[in-house]
Amino acid sequence: MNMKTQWVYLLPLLPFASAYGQTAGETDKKMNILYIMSDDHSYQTISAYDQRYIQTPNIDRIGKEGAIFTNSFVANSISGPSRACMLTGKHSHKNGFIDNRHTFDGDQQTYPKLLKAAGYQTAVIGKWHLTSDPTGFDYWNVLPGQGDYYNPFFIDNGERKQIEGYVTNITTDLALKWLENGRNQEQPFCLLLHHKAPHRTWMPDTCDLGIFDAITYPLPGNFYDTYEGRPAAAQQEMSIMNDMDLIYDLKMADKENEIHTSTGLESFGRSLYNRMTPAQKEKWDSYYNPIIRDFKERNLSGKELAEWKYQRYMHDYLSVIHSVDRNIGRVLDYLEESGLLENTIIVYTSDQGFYMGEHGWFDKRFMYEESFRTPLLIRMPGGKKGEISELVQNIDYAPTFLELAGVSIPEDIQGESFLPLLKGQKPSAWRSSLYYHFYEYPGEHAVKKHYGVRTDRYKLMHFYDDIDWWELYDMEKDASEMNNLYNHPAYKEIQAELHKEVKRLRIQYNVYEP
Ligand code: SGN
Ligand code: CA
Repeated sequence: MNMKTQWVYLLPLLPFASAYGQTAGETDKKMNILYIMSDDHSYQTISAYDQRYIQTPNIDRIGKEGAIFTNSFVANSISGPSRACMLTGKHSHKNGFIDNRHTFDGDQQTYPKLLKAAGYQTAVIGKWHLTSDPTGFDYWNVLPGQGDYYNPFFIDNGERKQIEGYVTNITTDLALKWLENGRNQEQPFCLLLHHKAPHRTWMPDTCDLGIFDAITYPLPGNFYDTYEGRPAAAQQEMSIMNDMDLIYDLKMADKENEIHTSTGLESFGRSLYNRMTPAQKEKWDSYYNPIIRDFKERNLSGKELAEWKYQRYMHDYLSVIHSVDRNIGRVLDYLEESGLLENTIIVYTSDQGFYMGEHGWFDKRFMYEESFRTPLLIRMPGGKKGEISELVQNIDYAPTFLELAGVSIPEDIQGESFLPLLKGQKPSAWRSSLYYHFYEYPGEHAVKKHYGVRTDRYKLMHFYDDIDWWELYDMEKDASEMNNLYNHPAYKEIQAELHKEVKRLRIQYNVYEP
């Protein structure tokens, strides 16, 4: 259903100079694109979506002055594959980057390349995570691999440089510098601003240490899930209780070297601490040392230990989010002050969702809601304000941006432009189901390969490879997906329809095992 239009987004023609000094003749400039993406940012921790955990006024502002997508999903819930889906507008089996161990074929078609050819200045700054060097960008300055929170290395158009400071601040500084001085101001721009935060190991900026200490976060209702009827969920290795490392993840690297862990991550945890400068370490220690002392004295075990870990996890993760939100505020302020806000579409999203203790987990990968969904807020000047509830997926971003820029959408792109939704239109034939496919198994966190289909109410999943297991959920009755209804007599017809639908999608998307 790609809309192969040549439509060019025109600003309303203003009779006089606009707020930022453009004359009428200049107002037919194409809209700039600022695509901000964090890594592992759950929609649960954006206050525009969920008020339980944190206030994120700057991210919310994008949604308040624009649109908030309430049914936004990924195609494959893991970083590299998600990024490849977004760049190409194609499912993983088509873009070839099916799991994080692959190397992205940078020779293939991507939307930044098409925009560049159409006269856009293109740039990517921050986490890239596709192994091969970025292609299709006038400027790229990216973190190697996952990157580091403290004093990270960046690869600046091929040159490796270490920058002192905290990654979210630095990524923002680099983006503002490029917007201000680095680009050709005569051309429209497309900037991909990719934060590493809040990816594991959720290391807060020193100025944010302890900011939420007065809060005790509510434990999710299914924190102690026993995974009945869900064998793939039962055998994962992403449990807060069993797999979250006290030193690596929770920063309990005591100076006495008495705390030891068995996940193999202990020394990595200590090396993350050792990246810091003496001044950073001093602030870090003055916050964590009393917590470490208290932790040792309490000698926790069982559920008490699991709940202590959950609180530590939430405190760190949310402190990291606070810094992301503050830095997005800096970018929005800059756009406003420079007059760019009026002619720039601003997107905020994450490479996938994340578990905040639901099912007892951290991480992502599963097609269950918390990791299949991803936040999506878009502020488009002149565009729709309020909720957009249609099913959208990250393969849709590429065709949307292309249509916005007046570039025709190549036939082989599998996503659909949701520009009409952003313009407040209700297309008569919008999709009614989504296809999902996760491949990284065997692998870290031990989530089995699976694919499936989701409609507005139901979900069918098939775990395969060394397992052959189907799951069916009625999310209207069971939003937490605890009750696998596969082969339940009352759902016989729905099950048959979902089987038909997943088959139809696999044919439509030409699915094969790469
Ligand atoms: C790292 C993390 C995992 C995480 C993957 C993928 N382990 O390998 O916990 O699932 O990244 O994340 S770590 O020990 O290196 O921290 S992704 O978002 O980049 O796909
Ligand atoms: Ca991620």
